Amino acid sequence: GPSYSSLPSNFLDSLLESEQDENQLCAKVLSSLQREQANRGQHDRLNTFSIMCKMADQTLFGLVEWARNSALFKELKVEDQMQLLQNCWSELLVLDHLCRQVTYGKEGCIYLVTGQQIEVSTIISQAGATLSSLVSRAQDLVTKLKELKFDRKEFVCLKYLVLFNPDVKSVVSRRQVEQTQERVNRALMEHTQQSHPGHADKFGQLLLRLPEVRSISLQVEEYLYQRHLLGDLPCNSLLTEMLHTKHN
Ligand code: DR9
Repeated sequence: GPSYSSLPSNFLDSLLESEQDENQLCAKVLSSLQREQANRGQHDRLNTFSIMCKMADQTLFGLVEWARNSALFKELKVEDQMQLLQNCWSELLVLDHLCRQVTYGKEGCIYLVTGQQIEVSTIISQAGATLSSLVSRAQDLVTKLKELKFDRKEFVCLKYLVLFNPDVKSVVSRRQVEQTQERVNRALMEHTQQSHPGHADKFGQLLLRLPEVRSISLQVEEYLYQRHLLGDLPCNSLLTEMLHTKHN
């Protein structure tokens, strides 16, 4: 039979299987953007901000679909599923962004889900203070994660740790959420020890990045909410719906 030590990696492999394919996501986002543009007249083109929101919205749909397809998440009551997703949607977006930068990003550039690249210096020159600070903070994290040789398995674990948060108020099956969190945490620890035996503290270093992910995600929400108050956000989007739930 399998040795005990092969079990956790099988568990991690099963988590990895339900990851969405980046090319498929890219194609989906591009076709949704093209559909949107085609439905508009020549003189009603989407501006940069709307395009970015649409991109974020489609990415968010993908992340919700990922969560809802995951076996561990499906075991929870629908009410708990909704509470957990409402708590972490922006953190999932930030983690997704970070992983994309670590995997595909070139120095000094932001790699978008559509495959387009934008120079950070261009963003800093065009964006306001909040967005510039957001992009800089995210880039600093990308640098740290690259130094840590952050891999896909670790990324999946962080997504699960952010999703299965037993501290979310009004979660009914708290114990179940906690058990999944602990199981994923153990798998992450064992994976970092096996894949980087020389780097004793990789596990701790990865977990220490999560408060900054949370903080960036709260700043993303604030930024989006301010733009929403200015009437800039598309009204029929998942992004807007998620923002509203929190502010109600
Ligand atoms: C990959 C995840 C989803 C994809 C969503 C889009 C990716 C967001 C990640 C990084 C931000 C990229 C920013 C691209 C900027 C394009 C050129 C530019 O600088 O446009 C300026 C424009 C307006 O800036 P502003 O709001 O500061 O106003 C300026 C003011 O008018 C003058 O002072 O910026 C945009 O259009 C940015 C739109 C951003 C939408 C954000 C959605 C965020 C959701 C999740 C992303 C999580 C990661 C964030 C980490 C950076």
